[in-house]
Amino acid sequence: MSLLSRVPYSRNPISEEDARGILESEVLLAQERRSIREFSDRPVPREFLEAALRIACTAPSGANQQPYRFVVVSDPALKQKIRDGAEAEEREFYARRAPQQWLDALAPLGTDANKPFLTTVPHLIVVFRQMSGANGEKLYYPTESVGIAVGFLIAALNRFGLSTLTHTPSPMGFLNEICGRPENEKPFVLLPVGYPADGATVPELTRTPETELITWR
Ligand code: IYR
Repeated sequence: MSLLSRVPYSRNPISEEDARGILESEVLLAQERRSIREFSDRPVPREFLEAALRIACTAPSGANQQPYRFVVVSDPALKQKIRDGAEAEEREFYARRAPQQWLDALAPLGTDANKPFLTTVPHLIVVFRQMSGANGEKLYYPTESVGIAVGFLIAALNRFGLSTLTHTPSPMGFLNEICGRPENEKPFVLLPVGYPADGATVPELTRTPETELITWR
């Protein structure tokens, strides 16, 4: 591959004053995000999904290969199929596959194999990770790249007032056929996207103080 020509970088400048003006509200907005497992069936304007996905598609990726693929599932019959597949795997997980240590770590969250939200919520975004390019090319840092894209997506959905859950019924191979994706792609995460149900609850978690997570030197 030949060297790309270089072009000047330009963007809409954001003044320090404007940046300062939004700092605290942006932090608060991020802090208000929670993983939700009780969703309403309230419709989600399609343009919110489109914009959040377009933001995800800007994520940096190894060698700019963009190994992320997104499938938006809104058809009730397909959502039901996904729920059936996910609950079948989760039943195995909770009954047999999960080591006791993992079950112990999950116990405070009160999760189980039932995933009714997968059919209540208006949309499921299934994120796939290319394992190799469409023509067999080697990909660099695909896992990290897709993880970053999912981070962008979750933050954008939150910005638009939407809630989600990073759901990973394991294994997720059943999603390829339902979503019509090729063999070189593997499901990475399943994101139900919508609004919390009226009266939705979340576990009373605490976040580690940022001072323990951030070091300045
Ligand atoms: N996939 C299962 C179990 C589960 C695993 C983790 I790691 C969690 O943070 C939460 C749940 C489920 O969704 O119930």
